[in-house]
Amino acid sequence: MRITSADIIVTSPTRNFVTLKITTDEGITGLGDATLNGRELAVAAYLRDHVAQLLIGRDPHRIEDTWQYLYRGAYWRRGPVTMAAIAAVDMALWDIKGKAAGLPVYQLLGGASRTGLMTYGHASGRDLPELFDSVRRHIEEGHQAVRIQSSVPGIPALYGVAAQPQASGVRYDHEPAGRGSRPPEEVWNTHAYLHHLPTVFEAVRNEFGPDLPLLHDGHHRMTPIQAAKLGKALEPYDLFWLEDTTPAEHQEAFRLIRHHTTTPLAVGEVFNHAADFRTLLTERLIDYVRAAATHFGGITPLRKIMDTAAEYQIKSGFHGPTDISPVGLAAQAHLGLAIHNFGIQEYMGHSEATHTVFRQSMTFKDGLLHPGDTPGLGVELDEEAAAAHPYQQAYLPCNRLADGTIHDW
Ligand code: GCO
Ligand code: MG
Repeated sequence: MRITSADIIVTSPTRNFVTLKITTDEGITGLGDATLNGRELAVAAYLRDHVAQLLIGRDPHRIEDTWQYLYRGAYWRRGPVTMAAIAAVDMALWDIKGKAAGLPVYQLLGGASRTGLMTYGHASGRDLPELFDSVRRHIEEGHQAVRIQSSVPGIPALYGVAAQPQASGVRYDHEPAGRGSRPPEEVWNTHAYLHHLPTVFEAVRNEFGPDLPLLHDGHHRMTPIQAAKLGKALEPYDLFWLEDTTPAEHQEAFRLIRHHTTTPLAVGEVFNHAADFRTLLTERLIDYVRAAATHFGGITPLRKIMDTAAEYQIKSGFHGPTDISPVGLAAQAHLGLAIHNFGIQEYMGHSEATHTVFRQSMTFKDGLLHPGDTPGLGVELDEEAAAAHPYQQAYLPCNRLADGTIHDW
């Protein structure tokens, strides 16, 4: 089998997605996700202008060799744009291999280690009643665990908190973060956040009891000492994990957080290379790997990092927001089903419009996510539907302190 074409499809059914479609001379096609929220066209151009022609004529079965060719062969390594592009190629080749073998990708990865994947959804509220309603709705939908994000007095609009009650059917995450030519700006106040958050978790525990697994995302906004303080303050509420406390360029910073708290830690959704995890894994500084197949170079390297993590009793918590396309979500669901050290899968569910563009075999039943048994990844792209939703520029918001200083994500 030989690759005959590699096409890049950019579509925006409520938000932007970049998809690579690889076609072979045997008529088998494969899909890969290359979506990089807010920088989508950079990856599309990388693939279209620098990678597509290198794939023509190659044997699609040679996944490892193609990965190394694009990674080691390029001289310029790593970075979110490069690794999202390589990820899309890797996923598309796994998709093709599965279709050629007549097997879902998880079978090629060693077969299922469980019947399905435990998930968590995103509950949020501008006040406690709204938050409680949102938690209830997520439990009714089948989630066995819930992420808790709440407004903070003194912070007017907070990323991760729906601007309308979720019960009305409007989910913040289905909407583009901010369509337009500039990022929206939000105000941030770490002191107000650290002061308020433990009161929210106390209220949630009082309402829902001790058993519901609860998670929280700090979106990298704390210093290590602030993160240590928060982890300690949240210990009575027994979190499943506290995510992205501090920017993790300095992996050593997690030593300080770890020494001060027993709250489990998760990090890595913005990581794109195994080296980003080295100290965190070998010193057991985290409990969950948050990488996404889409931003970590695909299924191939994600499998390898999870094998390393297994040596240290560290589990998966792959990044699954709506800006990971159904193709990327399927890729990591196949991997999550196969590996022994699966922890939990983030699952927000895509919008109706997204499902008209990407047809999925994935199911979410009885509280478990399953990628389905269709050969390959189990996702097909309706190119006509995709064309009906052209790209629209959109940016994630950025944060400023009250005095105007730009703050960390
Ligand atoms: C999460 C994330 C997302 C990201 C988004 C950025 O844990 O799901 O933090 O909401 O902010 O994916 O593109
Ligand atoms: Mg996050």
